[in-house]
Amino acid sequence: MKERLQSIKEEALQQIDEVKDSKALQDLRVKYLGKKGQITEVLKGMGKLSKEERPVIGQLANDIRDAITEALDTKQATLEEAALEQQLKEETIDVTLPGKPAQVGGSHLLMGVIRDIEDLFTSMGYEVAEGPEVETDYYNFEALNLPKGHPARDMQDSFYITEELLMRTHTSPVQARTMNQHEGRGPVKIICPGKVYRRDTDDATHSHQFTQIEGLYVDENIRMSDLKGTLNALAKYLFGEDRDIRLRPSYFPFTEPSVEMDISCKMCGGEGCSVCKQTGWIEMLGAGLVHPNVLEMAGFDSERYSGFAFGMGPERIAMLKHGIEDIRHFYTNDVRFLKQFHRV
Ligand code: FA5
Repeated sequence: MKERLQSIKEEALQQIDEVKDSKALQDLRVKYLGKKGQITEVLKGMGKLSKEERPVIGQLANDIRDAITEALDTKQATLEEAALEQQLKEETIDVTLPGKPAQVGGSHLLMGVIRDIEDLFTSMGYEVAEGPEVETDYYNFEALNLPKGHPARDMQDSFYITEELLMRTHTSPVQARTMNQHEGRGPVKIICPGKVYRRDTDDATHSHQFTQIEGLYVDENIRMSDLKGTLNALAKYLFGEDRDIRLRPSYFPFTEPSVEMDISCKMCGGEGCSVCKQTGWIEMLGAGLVHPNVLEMAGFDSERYSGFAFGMGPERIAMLKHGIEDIRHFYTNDVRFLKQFHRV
C-alpha cells in the first residue's frame, strides 16, 4: 500500500507539473483528491492492515494528500497569474490613439438669420417684441383692417381652433398688440420674430409652419422714404453692399400704400437667369405704410402719427443667402444639412 501511495504521489506531481490550463488542473484535483479519487480508493483498503501498520499508512496518506494539495494550489496560482498576464497583454490600451470627439450642438441656421436681423434692428433702436402663436381672430385679422368676410382673408389660409381662435398666420398681430400697449403714444419701434402657420401645401418654397420677422415703426412724420432707407440697409446688411432693391406696388389690407420689395439677383448681376426667372430681381418681403384704420383701431391718432411696417420670411432669406433649394431642409433636421451651418 505504501508503494501504491508513493506511485500515486509521483504520478500526481508529474501530471500537475505538466498541466497547461485550469480546467485540466481541476480534473486532476478530482482524480486524486475527490470522493472517488485515487487516494480515497487506497484508504478504503486500510481495514485489511494490521493495527501497527494503520497509523503509519494513515500518516503517509495524509502527507501525500497535503503534498498533492499544495502542488495543485501552487500550480493554480501560477496558471491564474499567467492568465492575468495574458489578458493584460491583450487588453492593452493604446493611449496615443485619437479619442472620439464629443458631439457639440450649435444654433439652427434659421436662428442665426433671425439673430442677425435682430442685431441690425436693435442697433437702430428697435426693441424685440413677441406675441402668442395661438391668436384671436381679432388681432390676427380684424385689428389689421380685415373684418370678418373680407375677401383678403383668403390670402392666408388658416388653422382655426375655435370660431375666435386660430394659429396666427403672420406676425402682424404683434403690431396691433404692441401699439395697444403704447396707449396712443409714439414712438413704437419694434421687430417681432416668431413662428406662423398656414394651410399651405408643403413644397420646395412653402411650409405649413414657417417663421416671419415683422418690423414696425410708428412716430410723427414717418414717410415712405424712411421705409425705403430701412429696407435698403437691411438688404445690404444681409446680402452685401453691391445689391440694389426695388419696391413694387402690392396689396395688404393693413398697409396703404403697400409694396413688395425685390433684391437684385446676385447670380446674374441683374441680367436675368433661372434663379430670378429672367427678371434680374428676387422677391424678398412685403411692406407699406401702416393703414390709418390700423392706427386708429390701436388707439393712435392717424392725423398725428404715421408709420411703416414690413414682414419677411427668414427661411426664404436663408435660402437666397446660402443657395438652399428646398425649404423642407430647415425642418427635416438632417444633421448633414444642419452641420454645414453650425454656429455657436
Ligand atoms: C404677410 O404675411 C404680411 N403680414 C407681411 C407684411 C407685414 C406686409 C407688414 C406689410 C406689412 P405674406 O403673406 O406675403 O405677407 O408673407 C410674408 C413672407 O412670408 C413672404 O414674403 C415669404 O417670405 C413668407 N412666406 C409666406 N408664405 C410662406 C410659406 N407657406 N412658407 C414659407 N414662407 C412663406
